Amino acid sequence: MSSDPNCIFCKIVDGKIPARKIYEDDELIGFHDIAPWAPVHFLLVPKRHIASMAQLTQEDAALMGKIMTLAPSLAVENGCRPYPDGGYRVVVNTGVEGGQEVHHLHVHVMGGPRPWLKG
Ligand code: DGP
Repeated sequence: MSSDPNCIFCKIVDGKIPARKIYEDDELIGFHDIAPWAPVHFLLVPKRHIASMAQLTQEDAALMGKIMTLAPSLAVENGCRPYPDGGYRVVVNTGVEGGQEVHHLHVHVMGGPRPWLKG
Protein backbone atom coordinates (compact mmCIF):
# COMPACT_ATOMS: atom_id res chain seq x y z
CA MET A 1 0.00 0.00 0.00
CA SER A 2 1.58 3.33 -1.03
CA SER A 3 2.03 5.96 1.65
CA ASP A 4 3.59 9.44 1.54
CA PRO A 5 5.58 10.24 4.71
CA ASN A 6 4.85 13.95 4.29
CA CYS A 7 1.09 13.53 3.87
CA ILE A 8 -1.11 14.38 6.84
CA PHE A 9 -3.82 11.89 5.85
CA CYS A 10 -1.24 9.11 5.42
CA LYS A 11 -0.13 9.93 8.98
CA ILE A 12 -3.74 9.54 10.17
CA VAL A 13 -4.04 6.25 8.25
CA ASP A 14 -0.80 5.05 9.88
CA GLY A 15 -1.98 6.14 13.36
CA LYS A 16 0.87 8.65 13.66
CA ILE A 17 -1.52 11.50 14.32
CA PRO A 18 -4.90 11.13 16.01
CA ALA A 19 -8.31 11.52 14.40
CA ARG A 20 -11.89 10.94 15.53
CA LYS A 21 -12.51 7.83 13.47
CA ILE A 22 -16.00 6.85 12.41
CA TYR A 23 -15.15 4.00 10.04
CA GLU A 24 -12.26 1.78 9.03
CA ASP A 25 -11.73 -1.21 6.80
CA ASP A 26 -8.78 -2.57 4.86
CA GLU A 27 -8.88 0.13 2.19
CA LEU A 28 -10.73 3.11 3.67
CA ILE A 29 -10.84 5.28 6.74
CA GLY A 30 -13.47 7.78 7.84
CA PHE A 31 -12.94 10.51 10.42
CA HIS A 32 -14.42 13.82 11.54
CA ASP A 33 -13.03 16.92 9.85
CA ILE A 34 -10.87 19.00 12.18
CA ALA A 35 -12.38 22.26 10.86
CA PRO A 36 -16.03 21.44 10.15
CA TRP A 37 -18.04 23.51 7.68
CA ALA A 38 -21.32 21.98 8.85
CA PRO A 39 -22.79 20.45 12.04
CA VAL A 40 -21.88 17.00 10.70
CA HIS A 41 -18.67 16.91 8.66
CA PHE A 42 -16.56 13.86 8.11
CA LEU A 43 -14.11 12.68 5.48
CA LEU A 44 -13.89 9.32 3.74
CA VAL A 45 -10.32 8.64 2.70
CA PRO A 46 -8.71 5.79 0.75
CA LYS A 47 -5.81 4.38 2.78
CA ARG A 48 -3.63 4.25 -0.32
CA HIS A 49 -2.06 7.62 -1.12
CA ILE A 50 -3.92 8.89 -4.18
CA ALA A 51 -3.21 12.60 -4.61
CA SER A 52 -6.63 13.59 -5.94
CA MET A 53 -9.62 12.55 -7.96
CA ALA A 54 -7.56 13.40 -11.06
CA GLN A 55 -5.32 10.36 -10.43
CA LEU A 56 -8.16 7.83 -10.26
CA THR A 57 -8.13 5.00 -12.78
CA GLN A 58 -10.68 2.38 -13.76
CA GLU A 59 -9.08 0.11 -11.15
CA ASP A 60 -10.30 2.49 -8.43
CA ALA A 61 -13.95 2.27 -9.51
CA ALA A 62 -14.90 -0.29 -6.83
CA LEU A 63 -13.11 1.70 -4.13
CA MET A 64 -14.92 4.92 -5.07
CA GLY A 65 -18.19 3.03 -5.39
CA LYS A 66 -17.69 1.72 -1.87
CA ILE A 67 -17.17 5.27 -0.58
CA MET A 68 -20.31 6.55 -2.29
CA THR A 69 -22.44 3.67 -1.04
CA LEU A 70 -21.11 3.94 2.53
CA ALA A 71 -21.67 7.70 2.75
CA PRO A 72 -25.47 7.63 3.26
CA SER A 73 -25.44 5.19 6.19
CA LEU A 74 -22.43 6.86 7.83
CA ALA A 75 -24.09 10.27 7.41
CA VAL A 76 -27.20 9.11 9.26
CA GLU A 77 -25.18 7.24 11.92
CA ASN A 78 -23.24 10.44 12.55
CA GLY A 79 -26.13 12.83 12.97
CA CYS A 80 -27.65 13.68 9.58
CA ARG A 81 -31.37 13.14 9.25
CA PRO A 82 -32.19 10.74 6.41
CA TYR A 83 -33.33 11.55 2.88
CA PRO A 84 -35.60 13.19 1.83
CA ASP A 85 -36.26 15.68 4.63
CA GLY A 86 -32.75 15.53 6.01
CA GLY A 87 -29.74 14.95 3.80
CA TYR A 88 -26.13 15.94 3.33
CA ARG A 89 -23.64 17.19 0.76
CA VAL A 90 -20.89 15.05 -0.71
CA VAL A 91 -17.95 17.02 -2.12
CA VAL A 92 -14.57 16.15 -3.61
CA ASN A 93 -12.37 19.22 -3.92
CA THR A 94 -9.85 18.59 -6.67
CA GLY A 95 -6.73 20.63 -7.34
CA VAL A 96 -5.82 24.09 -6.16
CA GLU A 97 -8.56 25.84 -8.12
CA GLY A 98 -10.99 23.19 -6.88
CA GLY A 99 -10.23 24.19 -3.29
CA GLN A 100 -8.16 21.11 -2.44
CA GLU A 101 -5.78 21.78 0.45
CA VAL A 102 -4.81 18.25 1.46
CA HIS A 103 -3.44 16.40 -1.56
CA HIS A 104 -4.61 12.94 -0.53
CA LEU A 105 -7.98 12.11 -2.08
CA HIS A 106 -10.88 12.56 0.34
CA VAL A 107 -14.63 12.79 0.11
CA HIS A 108 -16.32 15.35 2.36
CA VAL A 109 -19.73 14.42 3.78
CA MET A 110 -21.45 17.45 5.33
CA GLY A 111 -24.89 17.82 6.82
CA GLY A 112 -26.98 18.64 9.81
CA PRO A 113 -29.93 20.98 10.14
CA ARG A 114 -29.97 23.12 6.99
CA PRO A 115 -26.30 24.18 7.16
CA TRP A 116 -26.50 25.64 3.64
CA LEU A 117 -29.43 27.95 4.19
CA LYS A 118 -29.23 31.19 6.07
CA GLY A 119 -32.16 32.47 8.13
P1 DGP B 1 -9.76 20.07 1.21
O1 DGP B 1 -9.82 21.56 1.18
O2 DGP B 1 -10.87 19.44 0.36
O3 DGP B 1 -8.40 19.52 0.88
O4 DGP B 1 -10.13 19.64 2.68
C1 DGP B 1 -9.20 19.23 3.63
C2 DGP B 1 -9.95 19.07 4.92
O5 DGP B 1 -9.13 18.33 5.78
C3 DGP B 1 -10.28 20.38 5.63
O6 DGP B 1 -11.70 20.51 5.72
C4 DGP B 1 -9.65 20.25 7.01
C5 DGP B 1 -9.33 18.78 7.11
N1 DGP B 1 -8.09 18.49 7.82
C6 DGP B 1 -6.87 19.00 7.55
N2 DGP B 1 -5.96 18.51 8.42
C7 DGP B 1 -6.63 17.66 9.23
C8 DGP B 1 -6.24 16.84 10.33
O7 DGP B 1 -5.09 16.78 10.74
N3 DGP B 1 -7.21 16.12 10.93
C9 DGP B 1 -8.51 16.15 10.50
N4 DGP B 1 -9.39 15.39 11.16
N5 DGP B 1 -8.92 16.90 9.46
C10 DGP B 1 -7.99 17.65 8.84
